[in-house]
Amino acid sequence: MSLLIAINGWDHRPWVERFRAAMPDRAVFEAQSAFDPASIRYAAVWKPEPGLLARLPNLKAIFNLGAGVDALLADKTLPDVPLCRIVNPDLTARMSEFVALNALMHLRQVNYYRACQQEKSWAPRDQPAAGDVRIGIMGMGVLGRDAAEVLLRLGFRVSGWSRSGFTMAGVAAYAGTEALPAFLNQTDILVVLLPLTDQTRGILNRALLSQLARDGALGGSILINAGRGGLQNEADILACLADGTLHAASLDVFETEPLSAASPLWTHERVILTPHVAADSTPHALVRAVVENIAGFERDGTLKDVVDRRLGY
Ligand code: NDP
Ligand code: OXD
Repeated sequence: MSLLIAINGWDHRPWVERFRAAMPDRAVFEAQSAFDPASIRYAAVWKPEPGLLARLPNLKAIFNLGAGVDALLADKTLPDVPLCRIVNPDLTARMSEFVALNALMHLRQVNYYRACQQEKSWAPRDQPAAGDVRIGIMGMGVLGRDAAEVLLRLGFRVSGWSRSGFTMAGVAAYAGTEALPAFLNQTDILVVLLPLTDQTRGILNRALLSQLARDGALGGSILINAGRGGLQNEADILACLADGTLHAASLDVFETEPLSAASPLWTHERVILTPHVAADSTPHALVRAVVENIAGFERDGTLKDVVDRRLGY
């Protein structure tokens, strides 16, 4: 009943240490070292080398160590065993911090006041209230719903858009492609917490951004994308910033990561940029939950947070 840890892009060592401490009775291998493929029953992974999991003949389940499974599902050799993702209060709280922080930075005109500070210019501007600002969240899943609660508590007017619809007190609900224009038309700050799928790839393009409200209290529309870089068209975002279609943006994810040093996004005065850190996965918060999921599976065959592969998220 061995576990294989296959992690790329993060330091795998703290994960291996935590899993070994949490599962003292079984062998925990790291993909970087030698292991017998036939001995592996479970794999805990983040962006594993494509084809690796297909080489494990006795694999029973895969545990993705992040919330988004797009990178994993891009591996067409992925074995047809249950695939679980991270749904965890620690990761969710981190994302809501990120969304609230960025919404507040735009509300409180941080780009403008940072520029004033550099010029030693004492130049206060009118300050809209949160209640004057309409935030629309694309993706009302685990992360979108929690962010909505935090934004409501801060006083923003909140709406959400999802594929199949949802009900949440205080949040106007929009569902499906037909409802997208109406949702966008009443949104000042667009928060994107969608998964990357065949349906959502490239959705944040000029055609969509030009439907956002531009008559709001912040003097233009604002994009906050912490979903995936593949959702956005960066050339369109830059062009929309240049011609006023977009007033400002906060971007945590990019079409290609790491973002090229040549990208004009790095130095754009109205872009707040972070290197895919909106909601980190941390071993101390997540390993215990994966171990408990494995224990439940061995006890009665049940698994939590299983991905619907047909939907792609
Ligand atoms: P969930 O699966 O819980 O929620 C996804 C939401 O997106 C659901 O509301 C779903 O609709 C909606 N959705 C999916 N496809 C469509 C579509 N075609 N049209 C409209 N709505 C759609 O995911 P999470 O909330 O847990 O995570 C969301 C994403 O956040 C992850 O997939 C990942 O890409 C990203 N992420 C980024 C991180 C970062 O650090 N930047 C960290 C963690 C996650 P419905 O409710 O109808 O199913
Ligand atoms: C995730 C991420 O999907 O960190 O969890 O991007």
